[in-house]
Amino acid sequence: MTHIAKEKLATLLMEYPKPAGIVMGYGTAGFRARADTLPWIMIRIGILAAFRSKVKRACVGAMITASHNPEYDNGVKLIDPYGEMLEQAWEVYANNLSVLDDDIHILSDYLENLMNQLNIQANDEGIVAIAYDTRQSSPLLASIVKRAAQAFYTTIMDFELMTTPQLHYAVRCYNDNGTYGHYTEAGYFDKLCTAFQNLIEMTPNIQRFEPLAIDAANGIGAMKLAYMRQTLAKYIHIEIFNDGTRGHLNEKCGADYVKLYQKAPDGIPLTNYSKYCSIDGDADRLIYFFIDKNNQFRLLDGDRFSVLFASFLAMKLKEAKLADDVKIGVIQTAYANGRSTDYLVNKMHVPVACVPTGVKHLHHKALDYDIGVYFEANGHGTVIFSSELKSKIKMVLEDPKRTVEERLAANQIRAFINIINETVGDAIADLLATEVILSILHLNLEGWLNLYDDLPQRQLKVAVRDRTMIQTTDAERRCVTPPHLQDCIDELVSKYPSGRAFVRPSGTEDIVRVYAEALTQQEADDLADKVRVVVEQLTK
Ligand code: 16G
Ligand code: ZN
Repeated sequence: MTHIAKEKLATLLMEYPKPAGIVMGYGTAGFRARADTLPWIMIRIGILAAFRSKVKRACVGAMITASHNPEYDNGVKLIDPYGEMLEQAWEVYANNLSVLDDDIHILSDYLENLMNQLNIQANDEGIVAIAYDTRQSSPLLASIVKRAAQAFYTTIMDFELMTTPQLHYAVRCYNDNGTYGHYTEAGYFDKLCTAFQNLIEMTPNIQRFEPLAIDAANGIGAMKLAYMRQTLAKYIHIEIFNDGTRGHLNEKCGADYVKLYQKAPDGIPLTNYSKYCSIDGDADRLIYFFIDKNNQFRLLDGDRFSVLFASFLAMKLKEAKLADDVKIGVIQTAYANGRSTDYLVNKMHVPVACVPTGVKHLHHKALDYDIGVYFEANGHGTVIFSSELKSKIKMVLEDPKRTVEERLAANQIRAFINIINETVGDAIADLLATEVILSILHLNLEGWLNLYDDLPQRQLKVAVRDRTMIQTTDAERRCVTPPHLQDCIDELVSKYPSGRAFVRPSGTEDIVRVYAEALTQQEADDLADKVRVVVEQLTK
Protein backbone atom coordinates (compact mmCIF):
# COMPACT_ATOMS: atom_id res chain seq x y z
CA MET A 1 0.00 0.00 0.00
CA THR A 2 1.44 3.37 -0.93
CA HIS A 3 2.12 6.13 1.51
CA ILE A 4 -0.42 8.39 -0.20
CA ALA A 5 -3.14 5.74 -0.05
CA LYS A 6 -2.49 5.34 3.66
CA GLU A 7 -2.68 9.08 4.22
CA LYS A 8 -5.91 9.41 2.31
CA LEU A 9 -7.45 6.55 4.24
CA ALA A 10 -6.34 7.99 7.57
CA THR A 11 -8.04 11.27 6.67
CA LEU A 12 -11.26 9.48 5.79
CA LEU A 13 -11.19 7.47 9.00
CA MET A 14 -10.88 10.68 10.96
CA GLU A 15 -13.62 12.41 9.05
CA TYR A 16 -16.09 9.52 9.30
CA PRO A 17 -15.28 7.57 12.45
CA LYS A 18 -16.87 4.24 13.20
CA PRO A 19 -19.38 4.58 16.05
CA ALA A 20 -18.43 2.53 19.12
CA GLY A 21 -19.89 -0.94 19.45
CA ILE A 22 -21.43 -1.08 15.99
CA VAL A 23 -21.58 -4.37 14.05
CA MET A 24 -22.81 -4.55 10.51
CA GLY A 25 -23.11 -7.56 8.22
CA TYR A 26 -23.11 -7.69 4.43
CA GLY A 27 -26.34 -9.54 3.79
CA THR A 28 -28.72 -10.14 0.88
CA ALA A 29 -29.34 -6.40 0.75
CA GLY A 30 -25.65 -5.45 1.11
CA PHE A 31 -25.07 -3.13 4.07
CA ARG A 32 -28.26 -1.45 5.16
CA ALA A 33 -29.04 0.67 8.24
CA ARG A 34 -29.99 4.16 9.38
CA ALA A 35 -28.23 6.55 7.04
CA ASP A 36 -26.47 8.47 9.81
CA THR A 37 -24.75 5.29 10.99
CA LEU A 38 -23.35 4.47 7.55
CA PRO A 39 -20.53 6.85 6.52
CA TRP A 40 -17.72 4.74 8.05
CA ILE A 41 -18.84 1.58 6.24
CA MET A 42 -18.74 3.48 2.92
CA ILE A 43 -14.97 3.82 3.35
CA ARG A 44 -14.68 0.02 3.60
CA ILE A 45 -17.00 -0.52 0.65
CA GLY A 46 -15.07 1.95 -1.50
CA ILE A 47 -11.85 0.03 -0.85
CA LEU A 48 -13.50 -3.31 -1.51
CA ALA A 49 -15.02 -2.07 -4.78
CA ALA A 50 -11.58 -0.91 -5.93
CA PHE A 51 -10.04 -4.29 -5.02
CA ARG A 52 -12.80 -6.24 -6.71
CA SER A 53 -12.36 -4.22 -9.88
CA LYS A 54 -8.58 -4.73 -9.88
CA VAL A 55 -8.94 -8.49 -9.36
CA LYS A 56 -11.58 -8.90 -12.06
CA ARG A 57 -9.86 -6.38 -14.36
CA ALA A 58 -13.27 -4.98 -15.06
CA CYS A 59 -15.68 -2.30 -13.92
CA VAL A 60 -17.70 -3.05 -10.79
CA GLY A 61 -20.64 -1.08 -9.40
CA ALA A 62 -21.57 0.40 -6.03
CA MET A 63 -25.25 1.27 -5.62
CA ILE A 64 -26.30 3.50 -2.73
CA THR A 65 -29.90 2.74 -1.79
CA ALA A 66 -32.10 1.19 0.88
CA SER A 67 -34.70 0.13 -1.67
CA HIS A 68 -38.16 0.00 -0.07
CA ASN A 69 -36.97 1.10 3.39
CA PRO A 70 -37.94 4.52 4.81
CA GLU A 71 -36.13 7.71 3.80
CA TYR A 72 -34.01 7.75 6.96
CA ASP A 73 -32.34 4.45 6.04
CA ASN A 74 -29.74 3.89 3.39
CA GLY A 75 -27.41 1.16 2.22
CA VAL A 76 -24.89 0.00 -0.31
CA LYS A 77 -24.53 -3.00 -2.54
CA LEU A 78 -21.70 -3.99 -4.86
CA ILE A 79 -22.31 -5.16 -8.41
CA ASP A 80 -20.05 -7.68 -10.13
CA PRO A 81 -18.75 -7.21 -13.68
CA TYR A 82 -21.50 -9.14 -15.41
CA GLY A 83 -24.12 -7.03 -13.68
CA GLU A 84 -24.84 -9.69 -11.08
CA MET A 85 -24.61 -9.47 -7.31
CA LEU A 86 -21.28 -9.60 -5.52
CA GLU A 87 -19.78 -13.09 -5.40
CA GLN A 88 -20.49 -14.72 -2.07
CA ALA A 89 -16.83 -15.29 -1.17
CA TRP A 90 -16.31 -11.53 -1.18
CA GLU A 91 -19.10 -10.97 1.32
CA VAL A 92 -16.60 -12.37 3.81
CA TYR A 93 -14.11 -9.58 3.05
CA ALA A 94 -16.90 -7.04 3.39
CA ASN A 95 -17.70 -8.47 6.81
CA ASN A 96 -14.07 -8.59 7.88
CA LEU A 97 -13.61 -4.95 6.91
CA SER A 98 -16.73 -4.01 8.81
CA VAL A 99 -15.35 -5.62 11.97
CA LEU A 100 -12.09 -3.65 11.82
CA ASP A 101 -11.85 -0.50 13.93
CA ASP A 102 -10.56 2.87 12.80
CA ASP A 103 -6.88 2.19 13.51
CA ILE A 104 -5.03 2.99 10.28
CA HIS A 105 -2.22 0.54 11.12
CA ILE A 106 -4.51 -2.39 11.70
CA LEU A 107 -6.59 -1.51 8.66
CA SER A 108 -3.60 -1.14 6.36
CA ASP A 109 -2.10 -4.41 7.64
CA TYR A 110 -5.33 -6.17 6.80
CA LEU A 111 -5.49 -4.52 3.38
CA GLU A 112 -1.88 -5.37 2.57
CA ASN A 113 -2.51 -8.99 3.44
CA LEU A 114 -5.60 -9.01 1.30
CA MET A 115 -3.73 -7.44 -1.60
CA ASN A 116 -1.10 -10.16 -1.33
CA GLN A 117 -3.67 -12.88 -1.10
CA LEU A 118 -5.58 -11.56 -4.12
CA ASN A 119 -2.43 -10.66 -5.99
CA ILE A 120 -3.29 -6.98 -6.31
CA GLN A 121 -0.58 -4.45 -7.11
CA ALA A 122 -0.98 -0.88 -5.90
CA ASN A 123 -0.89 0.47 -9.45
CA ASP A 124 -3.30 -2.05 -11.01
CA GLU A 125 -6.09 -0.32 -12.85
CA GLY A 126 -9.52 -0.21 -11.33
CA ILE A 127 -12.84 1.29 -12.33
CA VAL A 128 -15.87 1.70 -10.11
CA ALA A 129 -19.31 2.86 -11.27
CA ILE A 130 -21.32 4.62 -8.57
CA ALA A 131 -24.99 5.58 -8.53
CA TYR A 132 -27.52 6.48 -5.87
CA ASP A 133 -31.24 6.86 -5.26
CA THR A 134 -33.13 10.02 -4.25
CA ARG A 135 -32.48 9.84 -0.50
CA GLN A 136 -31.07 13.02 1.03
CA SER A 137 -28.23 11.04 2.56
CA SER A 138 -27.17 9.44 -0.72
CA PRO A 139 -24.80 12.03 -2.27
CA LEU A 140 -22.63 12.19 0.85
CA LEU A 141 -22.42 8.40 1.15
CA ALA A 142 -21.56 8.12 -2.55
CA SER A 143 -18.81 10.72 -2.17
CA ILE A 144 -17.19 8.66 0.60
CA VAL A 145 -17.22 5.49 -1.51
CA LYS A 146 -15.67 7.52 -4.30
CA ARG A 147 -12.87 8.99 -2.19
CA ALA A 148 -12.02 5.62 -0.64
CA ALA A 149 -11.83 3.93 -4.04
CA GLN A 150 -9.79 6.80 -5.44
CA ALA A 151 -7.26 6.37 -2.65
CA PHE A 152 -6.39 3.14 -4.47
CA TYR A 153 -5.90 4.77 -7.89
CA THR A 154 -9.27 3.78 -9.19
CA THR A 155 -11.21 5.62 -11.87
CA ILE A 156 -14.75 6.55 -10.90
CA MET A 157 -17.74 6.58 -13.22
CA ASP A 158 -20.21 8.72 -11.38
CA PHE A 159 -23.73 8.09 -12.65
CA GLU A 160 -25.32 10.06 -9.80
CA LEU A 161 -29.10 9.45 -9.76
CA MET A 162 -30.04 6.05 -11.19
CA THR A 163 -32.28 3.12 -10.40
CA THR A 164 -30.55 0.00 -9.07
CA PRO A 165 -31.25 -2.01 -12.26
CA GLN A 166 -29.91 0.82 -14.42
CA LEU A 167 -26.56 0.58 -12.67
CA HIS A 168 -26.51 -3.23 -13.04
CA TYR A 169 -27.20 -2.73 -16.73
CA ALA A 170 -24.51 -0.04 -17.11
CA VAL A 171 -21.84 -2.21 -15.47
CA ARG A 172 -22.68 -5.15 -17.71
CA CYS A 173 -22.66 -3.03 -20.88
CA TYR A 174 -19.40 -1.38 -19.99
CA ASN A 175 -17.66 -4.72 -19.50
CA ASP A 176 -19.32 -6.29 -22.52
CA ASN A 177 -17.89 -3.58 -24.78
CA GLY A 178 -21.34 -2.57 -25.90
CA THR A 179 -22.58 -6.02 -26.94
CA TYR A 180 -25.34 -5.82 -24.36
CA GLY A 181 -26.12 -2.18 -25.13
CA HIS A 182 -24.62 1.24 -24.54
CA TYR A 183 -23.71 1.82 -20.89
CA THR A 184 -25.25 5.28 -20.53
CA GLU A 185 -28.76 6.04 -19.34
CA ALA A 186 -29.68 7.11 -22.87
CA GLY A 187 -28.41 3.72 -24.05
CA TYR A 188 -30.58 1.94 -21.51
CA PHE A 189 -33.77 3.74 -22.51
CA ASP A 190 -32.97 3.47 -26.16
CA LYS A 191 -32.60 -0.30 -25.92
CA LEU A 192 -35.79 -0.83 -23.93
CA CYS A 193 -37.99 1.61 -25.78
CA THR A 194 -36.83 0.56 -29.24
CA ALA A 195 -37.49 -3.10 -28.43
CA PHE A 196 -40.91 -2.21 -27.03
CA GLN A 197 -41.83 -0.25 -30.17
CA ASN A 198 -40.48 -2.98 -32.45
CA LEU A 199 -42.49 -5.64 -30.70
CA ILE A 200 -45.65 -3.57 -31.07
CA GLU A 201 -45.03 -2.69 -34.68
CA MET A 202 -44.33 -6.26 -35.77
CA THR A 203 -47.35 -7.80 -34.02
CA PRO A 204 -50.56 -7.94 -36.06
CA ASN A 205 -53.86 -7.34 -34.22
CA ILE A 206 -52.21 -6.07 -31.10
CA GLN A 207 -54.71 -4.76 -28.60
CA ARG A 208 -54.79 -1.04 -27.85
CA PHE A 209 -53.01 -0.15 -24.58
CA GLU A 210 -55.24 0.96 -21.75
CA PRO A 211 -53.83 3.94 -19.80
CA LEU A 212 -51.61 2.89 -16.91
CA ALA A 213 -51.34 4.68 -13.56
CA ILE A 214 -48.00 4.18 -11.82
CA ASP A 215 -47.26 4.65 -8.13
CA ALA A 216 -43.55 5.55 -8.20
CA ALA A 217 -43.06 5.30 -4.40
CA ASN A 218 -41.82 8.92 -4.37
CA GLY A 219 -38.48 7.51 -5.46
CA ILE A 220 -35.93 7.51 -8.24
CA GLY A 221 -38.26 5.60 -10.58
CA ALA A 222 -40.50 8.65 -10.95
CA MET A 223 -37.96 10.79 -12.75
CA LYS A 224 -36.78 7.91 -14.93
CA LEU A 225 -40.31 6.95 -15.88
CA ALA A 226 -41.06 10.55 -16.79
CA TYR A 227 -38.43 10.33 -19.50
CA MET A 228 -39.81 7.07 -20.84
CA ARG A 229 -43.39 8.29 -20.66
CA GLN A 230 -42.66 10.89 -23.33
CA THR A 231 -40.78 8.54 -25.60
CA LEU A 232 -43.62 6.01 -25.56
CA ALA A 233 -46.54 8.45 -25.52
CA LYS A 234 -47.54 7.40 -29.02
CA TYR A 235 -48.25 3.85 -27.82
CA ILE A 236 -49.26 4.00 -24.21
CA HIS A 237 -50.60 6.66 -21.92
CA ILE A 238 -48.69 6.54 -18.64
CA GLU A 239 -49.60 8.68 -15.64
CA ILE A 240 -47.11 8.93 -12.79
CA PHE A 241 -48.25 9.38 -9.20
CA ASN A 242 -46.20 9.59 -6.01
CA ASP A 243 -43.47 11.23 -8.02
CA GLY A 244 -41.69 12.75 -5.04
CA THR A 245 -43.13 16.23 -5.35
CA ARG A 246 -45.48 15.81 -2.39
CA GLY A 247 -45.24 12.57 -0.44
CA HIS A 248 -42.30 10.86 1.24
CA LEU A 249 -40.22 8.01 -0.12
CA ASN A 250 -41.94 4.62 0.36
CA GLU A 251 -44.37 6.12 2.87
CA LYS A 252 -47.79 4.50 2.40
CA CYS A 253 -46.83 3.79 -1.18
CA GLY A 254 -44.57 1.65 -3.31
CA ALA A 255 -44.52 -2.03 -4.22
CA ASP A 256 -43.52 -3.26 -0.76
CA TYR A 257 -46.32 -1.37 0.98
CA VAL A 258 -48.94 -2.54 -1.51
CA LYS A 259 -47.81 -6.17 -1.30
CA LEU A 260 -47.43 -6.21 2.47
CA TYR A 261 -50.72 -4.54 3.36
CA GLN A 262 -52.60 -5.84 0.31
CA LYS A 263 -54.04 -2.43 -0.33
CA ALA A 264 -53.75 0.48 -2.75
CA PRO A 265 -51.15 3.16 -2.02
CA ASP A 266 -52.01 6.69 -0.95
CA GLY A 267 -51.70 9.46 -3.50
CA ILE A 268 -53.33 7.78 -6.48
CA PRO A 269 -56.96 8.16 -7.68
CA LEU A 270 -58.65 4.76 -7.67
CA THR A 271 -61.49 5.44 -10.05
CA ASN A 272 -60.04 6.60 -13.34
CA TYR A 273 -57.86 3.71 -14.42
CA SER A 274 -58.28 0.05 -15.23
CA LYS A 275 -54.60 -0.71 -14.62
CA TYR A 276 -52.31 0.29 -11.79
CA CYS A 277 -48.81 -0.65 -10.77
CA SER A 278 -46.41 0.15 -7.95
CA ILE A 279 -42.65 0.13 -8.08
CA ASP A 280 -40.34 0.42 -5.05
CA GLY A 281 -37.88 3.12 -3.96
CA ASP A 282 -35.03 2.01 -6.24
CA ALA A 283 -37.27 0.60 -9.01
CA ASP A 284 -36.28 -3.06 -8.91
CA ARG A 285 -39.68 -4.39 -7.83
CA LEU A 286 -43.03 -4.23 -9.55
CA ILE A 287 -46.58 -5.10 -8.46
CA TYR A 288 -49.78 -4.61 -10.48
CA PHE A 289 -53.25 -4.03 -9.04
CA PHE A 290 -56.77 -2.97 -9.98
CA ILE A 291 -60.17 -2.40 -8.44
CA ASP A 292 -62.64 -5.04 -9.62
CA LYS A 293 -66.36 -4.76 -10.42
CA ASN A 294 -67.24 -5.38 -6.79
CA ASN A 295 -64.96 -2.56 -5.74
CA GLN A 296 -62.42 -5.02 -4.36
CA PHE A 297 -58.70 -4.37 -4.47
CA ARG A 298 -56.98 -7.11 -6.53
CA LEU A 299 -53.24 -7.71 -6.54
CA LEU A 300 -50.93 -9.26 -9.13
CA ASP A 301 -47.62 -10.15 -7.53
CA GLY A 302 -44.39 -11.88 -8.55
CA ASP A 303 -45.96 -15.32 -9.11
CA ARG A 304 -48.29 -13.75 -11.63
CA PHE A 305 -45.41 -12.28 -13.62
CA SER A 306 -43.75 -15.69 -13.79
CA VAL A 307 -46.91 -17.23 -15.17
CA LEU A 308 -47.50 -14.40 -17.66
CA PHE A 309 -43.93 -14.24 -18.95
CA ALA A 310 -43.58 -18.03 -19.15
CA SER A 311 -46.94 -18.35 -20.96
CA PHE A 312 -45.94 -15.81 -23.56
CA LEU A 313 -42.48 -17.26 -24.13
CA ALA A 314 -43.67 -20.88 -24.23
CA MET A 315 -46.30 -19.89 -26.79
CA LYS A 316 -43.82 -18.04 -28.99
CA LEU A 317 -41.31 -20.91 -28.79
CA LYS A 318 -44.02 -23.23 -30.02
CA GLU A 319 -44.96 -20.90 -32.86
CA ALA A 320 -41.31 -20.61 -33.85
CA LYS A 321 -41.05 -24.43 -33.78
CA LEU A 322 -38.33 -24.16 -31.17
CA ALA A 323 -40.19 -25.66 -28.24
CA ASP A 324 -38.52 -29.07 -28.52
CA ASP A 325 -34.93 -27.97 -28.31
CA VAL A 326 -35.23 -25.10 -25.85
CA LYS A 327 -35.29 -25.67 -22.11
CA ILE A 328 -37.61 -23.20 -20.42
CA GLY A 329 -38.16 -23.19 -16.65
CA VAL A 330 -39.57 -21.09 -13.85
CA ILE A 331 -37.71 -20.60 -10.58
CA GLN A 332 -39.68 -19.90 -7.43
CA THR A 333 -39.16 -19.85 -3.69
CA ALA A 334 -41.25 -21.62 -1.06
CA TYR A 335 -43.35 -18.45 -0.79
CA ALA A 336 -44.82 -18.91 -4.27
CA ASN A 337 -48.50 -19.67 -4.02
CA GLY A 338 -49.14 -23.40 -4.50
CA ARG A 339 -51.69 -22.68 -7.21
CA SER A 340 -49.13 -20.82 -9.32
CA THR A 341 -46.80 -23.81 -9.17
CA ASP A 342 -49.69 -26.09 -9.96
CA TYR A 343 -50.71 -23.99 -12.94
CA LEU A 344 -47.18 -23.85 -14.33
CA VAL A 345 -46.48 -27.56 -13.92
CA ASN A 346 -49.85 -29.13 -14.67
CA LYS A 347 -51.51 -26.68 -17.07
CA MET A 348 -48.56 -25.19 -18.88
CA HIS A 349 -46.19 -28.13 -18.50
CA VAL A 350 -43.34 -25.79 -17.65
CA PRO A 351 -40.90 -27.22 -15.10
CA VAL A 352 -40.58 -25.34 -11.81
CA ALA A 353 -37.51 -25.30 -9.56
CA CYS A 354 -37.68 -24.15 -5.96
CA VAL A 355 -34.69 -22.43 -4.32
CA PRO A 356 -34.03 -20.68 -1.00
CA THR A 357 -35.21 -17.08 -0.52
CA GLY A 358 -32.98 -14.35 -1.94
CA VAL A 359 -32.53 -13.05 -5.44
CA LYS A 360 -29.07 -14.49 -5.90
CA HIS A 361 -30.38 -18.05 -5.48
CA LEU A 362 -33.10 -17.51 -8.05
CA HIS A 363 -30.76 -15.85 -10.50
CA HIS A 364 -28.16 -18.58 -10.14
CA LYS A 365 -30.67 -21.36 -10.75
CA ALA A 366 -32.16 -19.55 -13.75
CA LEU A 367 -28.81 -19.92 -15.49
CA ASP A 368 -29.52 -23.67 -15.80
CA TYR A 369 -32.15 -23.01 -18.47
CA ASP A 370 -32.19 -21.59 -22.00
CA ILE A 371 -35.01 -19.40 -20.75
CA GLY A 372 -35.08 -19.05 -16.98
CA VAL A 373 -37.98 -17.02 -15.62
CA TYR A 374 -37.73 -16.05 -11.96
CA PHE A 375 -39.73 -13.85 -9.62
CA GLU A 376 -40.04 -13.60 -5.90
CA ALA A 377 -43.58 -13.08 -4.67
CA ASN A 378 -42.55 -9.51 -3.70
CA GLY A 379 -42.27 -8.55 -7.38
CA HIS A 380 -38.53 -8.77 -7.89
CA GLY A 381 -37.57 -10.84 -10.89
CA THR A 382 -36.50 -11.11 -14.49
CA VAL A 383 -35.81 -13.59 -17.29
CA ILE A 384 -32.42 -14.91 -18.36
CA PHE A 385 -31.77 -16.17 -21.89
CA SER A 386 -28.84 -18.45 -22.75
CA SER A 387 -26.52 -17.60 -25.60
CA GLU A 388 -27.55 -20.89 -27.28
CA LEU A 389 -31.15 -19.69 -27.27
CA LYS A 390 -30.10 -16.37 -28.78
CA SER A 391 -28.24 -18.18 -31.59
CA LYS A 392 -31.22 -20.45 -32.24
CA ILE A 393 -33.47 -17.42 -32.61
CA LYS A 394 -31.00 -15.91 -35.03
CA MET A 395 -30.93 -19.12 -37.06
CA VAL A 396 -34.70 -19.16 -37.43
CA LEU A 397 -34.67 -15.54 -38.54
CA GLU A 398 -32.02 -16.20 -41.15
CA ASP A 399 -33.44 -19.46 -42.45
CA PRO A 400 -35.37 -18.86 -45.70
CA LYS A 401 -37.09 -22.25 -45.34
CA ARG A 402 -38.86 -21.10 -42.20
CA THR A 403 -42.42 -19.85 -42.58
CA VAL A 404 -43.45 -16.24 -42.05
CA GLU A 405 -45.22 -17.25 -38.82
CA GLU A 406 -42.17 -19.02 -37.46
CA ARG A 407 -39.97 -16.06 -38.21
CA LEU A 408 -42.44 -13.63 -36.70
CA ALA A 409 -42.51 -15.60 -33.45
CA ALA A 410 -38.70 -15.70 -33.36
CA ASN A 411 -38.58 -12.00 -34.01
CA GLN A 412 -41.03 -11.38 -31.19
CA ILE A 413 -38.85 -13.36 -28.80
CA ARG A 414 -35.81 -11.41 -29.96
CA ALA A 415 -37.54 -8.09 -29.30
CA PHE A 416 -38.79 -9.33 -25.94
CA ILE A 417 -35.22 -10.26 -24.92
CA ASN A 418 -34.20 -6.67 -25.57
CA ILE A 419 -36.96 -5.29 -23.35
CA ILE A 420 -35.84 -7.47 -20.45
CA ASN A 421 -32.98 -6.47 -18.16
CA GLU A 422 -31.27 -9.81 -17.76
CA THR A 423 -28.85 -8.61 -15.09
CA VAL A 424 -31.40 -8.13 -12.30
CA GLY A 425 -35.09 -7.55 -11.57
CA ASP A 426 -36.03 -4.20 -13.12
CA ALA A 427 -39.42 -2.57 -12.52
CA ILE A 428 -39.21 -0.41 -15.66
CA ALA A 429 -38.22 -3.27 -17.96
CA ASP A 430 -40.72 -5.65 -16.35
CA LEU A 431 -43.45 -3.06 -16.72
CA LEU A 432 -42.83 -2.68 -20.45
CA ALA A 433 -42.65 -6.45 -20.83
CA THR A 434 -45.93 -6.92 -18.95
CA GLU A 435 -47.74 -4.23 -20.92
CA VAL A 436 -46.72 -5.60 -24.27
CA ILE A 437 -47.55 -9.21 -23.37
CA LEU A 438 -51.00 -8.22 -22.10
CA SER A 439 -51.66 -6.43 -25.37
CA ILE A 440 -50.36 -9.25 -27.53
CA LEU A 441 -52.41 -11.83 -25.62
CA HIS A 442 -55.45 -9.51 -25.48
CA LEU A 443 -55.63 -9.79 -21.71
CA ASN A 444 -56.77 -7.20 -19.22
CA LEU A 445 -55.75 -7.40 -15.57
CA GLU A 446 -58.85 -9.37 -14.69
CA GLY A 447 -58.13 -11.94 -17.41
CA TRP A 448 -54.55 -12.21 -16.19
CA LEU A 449 -55.72 -12.69 -12.60
CA ASN A 450 -58.28 -15.29 -13.66
CA LEU A 451 -55.64 -17.60 -15.14
CA TYR A 452 -55.74 -19.32 -11.74
CA ASP A 453 -57.03 -18.64 -8.22
CA ASP A 454 -54.55 -18.23 -5.39
CA LEU A 455 -54.84 -20.41 -2.32
CA PRO A 456 -55.46 -18.28 0.75
CA GLN A 457 -52.26 -17.83 2.73
CA ARG A 458 -50.99 -16.44 6.00
CA GLN A 459 -47.56 -15.26 7.04
CA LEU A 460 -46.50 -14.74 10.66
CA LYS A 461 -43.40 -13.49 12.40
CA VAL A 462 -42.34 -15.37 15.52
CA ALA A 463 -39.86 -13.93 18.01
CA VAL A 464 -37.60 -16.71 19.35
CA ARG A 465 -34.63 -16.86 21.67
CA ASP A 466 -32.20 -17.85 18.92
CA ARG A 467 -33.40 -18.06 15.36
CA THR A 468 -30.38 -20.10 14.28
CA MET A 469 -31.92 -23.02 16.19
CA ILE A 470 -34.05 -23.48 13.12
CA GLN A 471 -32.19 -25.00 10.23
CA THR A 472 -33.83 -25.91 6.98
CA THR A 473 -33.31 -28.05 3.91
CA ASP A 474 -35.07 -28.67 0.58
CA ALA A 475 -35.13 -24.96 -0.39
CA GLU A 476 -36.30 -24.01 3.11
CA ARG A 477 -39.41 -26.15 2.81
CA ARG A 478 -38.41 -28.56 5.57
CA CYS A 479 -36.73 -28.09 8.95
CA VAL A 480 -33.85 -30.23 10.11
CA THR A 481 -33.59 -28.72 13.57
CA PRO A 482 -34.88 -28.50 16.25
CA PRO A 483 -35.73 -32.21 16.40
CA HIS A 484 -39.41 -33.10 15.90
CA LEU A 485 -40.40 -29.68 14.59
CA GLN A 486 -40.83 -30.99 11.05
CA ASP A 487 -42.81 -34.03 12.28
CA CYS A 488 -45.16 -31.71 14.13
CA ILE A 489 -45.59 -29.50 11.06
CA ASP A 490 -46.26 -32.54 8.84
CA GLU A 491 -48.86 -33.75 11.29
CA LEU A 492 -50.62 -30.36 11.35
CA VAL A 493 -50.49 -29.92 7.59
CA SER A 494 -52.02 -33.36 7.01
CA LYS A 495 -55.24 -32.15 8.62
CA TYR A 496 -55.81 -29.42 6.02
CA PRO A 497 -56.77 -30.30 2.44
CA SER A 498 -54.31 -28.62 0.04
CA GLY A 499 -52.48 -27.42 3.15
CA ARG A 500 -48.82 -26.45 3.08
CA ALA A 501 -46.64 -24.81 5.71
CA PHE A 502 -43.00 -24.09 6.42
CA VAL A 503 -40.86 -22.11 8.82
CA ARG A 504 -37.53 -20.46 8.19
CA PRO A 505 -35.26 -18.05 10.03
CA SER A 506 -35.38 -14.59 8.45
CA GLY A 507 -32.21 -13.41 6.77
CA THR A 508 -32.95 -9.75 7.41
CA GLU A 509 -34.64 -9.62 10.83
CA ASP A 510 -34.11 -11.38 14.14
CA ILE A 511 -37.24 -13.49 13.84
CA VAL A 512 -38.57 -16.74 12.42
CA ARG A 513 -41.10 -16.60 9.59
CA VAL A 514 -44.09 -18.94 9.35
CA TYR A 515 -45.94 -19.50 6.08
CA ALA A 516 -49.15 -21.45 5.64
CA GLU A 517 -51.68 -21.93 2.86
CA ALA A 518 -54.93 -23.88 2.72
CA LEU A 519 -58.29 -23.99 0.98
CA THR A 520 -59.88 -21.20 3.02
CA GLN A 521 -58.49 -18.12 4.75
CA GLN A 522 -59.75 -19.46 8.06
CA GLU A 523 -57.84 -22.69 7.58
CA ALA A 524 -54.68 -20.92 6.43
CA ASP A 525 -54.86 -18.69 9.53
CA ASP A 526 -55.45 -21.70 11.81
CA LEU A 527 -52.63 -23.69 10.31
CA ALA A 528 -50.19 -20.77 10.56
CA ASP A 529 -51.16 -20.22 14.16
CA LYS A 530 -50.73 -23.86 15.11
CA VAL A 531 -47.33 -23.95 13.47
CA ARG A 532 -46.39 -20.82 15.40
CA VAL A 533 -47.28 -22.56 18.65
CA VAL A 534 -45.03 -25.56 17.95
CA VAL A 535 -42.21 -23.26 16.87
CA GLU A 536 -42.50 -21.39 20.15
CA GLN A 537 -42.59 -24.60 22.17
CA LEU A 538 -39.64 -26.23 20.47
CA THR A 539 -37.34 -23.18 20.51
CA LYS A 540 -37.82 -22.26 24.18
C1 16G B 1 -33.71 -9.67 0.87
C2 16G B 1 -33.67 -10.24 -0.51
C3 16G B 1 -35.05 -10.59 -0.98
C4 16G B 1 -35.72 -11.51 0.00
C5 16G B 1 -35.68 -10.94 1.39
C6 16G B 1 -36.12 -11.99 2.39
C7 16G B 1 -32.18 -9.67 -2.31
C8 16G B 1 -31.69 -8.59 -3.20
N1 16G B 1 -33.10 -9.30 -1.43
O1 16G B 1 -34.37 -8.45 0.87
O2 16G B 1 -34.92 -11.21 -2.21
O3 16G B 1 -37.05 -11.73 -0.35
O4 16G B 1 -34.36 -10.59 1.72
O5 16G B 1 -36.03 -11.50 3.68
O6 16G B 1 -31.75 -10.82 -2.39
P1 16G B 1 -36.16 -12.46 4.92
O7 16G B 1 -35.00 -13.42 4.90
O8 16G B 1 -36.16 -11.55 6.09
O9 16G B 1 -37.45 -13.20 4.78
ZN1 ZN C 1 -35.73 -2.38 -4.37
